[in-house]
Amino acid sequence: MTRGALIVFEGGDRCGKTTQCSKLVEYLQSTGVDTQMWRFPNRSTSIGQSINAYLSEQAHLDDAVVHMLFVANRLEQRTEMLRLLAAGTTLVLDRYSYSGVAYTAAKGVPGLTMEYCKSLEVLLPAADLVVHMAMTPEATAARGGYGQERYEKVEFQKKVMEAFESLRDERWAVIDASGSIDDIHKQVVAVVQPVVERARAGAPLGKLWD
Ligand code: FDM
Repeated sequence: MTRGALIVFEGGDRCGKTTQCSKLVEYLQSTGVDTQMWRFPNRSTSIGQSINAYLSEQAHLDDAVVHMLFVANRLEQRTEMLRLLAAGTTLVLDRYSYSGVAYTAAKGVPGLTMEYCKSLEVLLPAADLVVHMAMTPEATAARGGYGQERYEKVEFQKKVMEAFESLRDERWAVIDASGSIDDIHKQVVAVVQPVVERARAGAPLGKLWD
């Protein structure tokens, strides 16, 4: 049995990740790759509903607590994620632990360091590929709907962007998110295809931050 690939899209708010995730899933399915799209936070669970209340500013939560809720919201999907990957399903994730670390670390709260945030995620699998949709916070702020949620503020998004940059390693592909939807999609397909092939050929799934 060959395994599925874990493909993650990351980037600032309103950079077009969700559109590209959907297009990628449609493309992979059309080429016969069993694929599912997931998003984090998963707002449908009870933990996810608390996160949603926080993000939409209906609830206030301590920064350390909300960080743990985001982590728990991934851990509650861990078994199913591992089961699907092992069964050969490729997962395309709209955000994952990299957002968890970048957004919390960007707050600059004493003690909530990148190292601390990373340490809470070690039970989760690492992405085979992180597609970083990079765009300046000023450009995303000009997009429709910006500013509706808690973190959609240009100064904060700049810090998030810096945090993402410091997390990049050889598993990351950086794509200019300011181009056209179709151009970006072509670039995404070009970086994803070899990763899906490698997973299919038996490349082992990594652990986060190893
Ligand atoms: N976010 C997302 C975090 O702060 N931590 C996390 O672990 C994750 C997965 O929640 F502002 C933030 C990032 C973003 C918000 O927005 C979720 P979208 O629009 O649902 O991606």
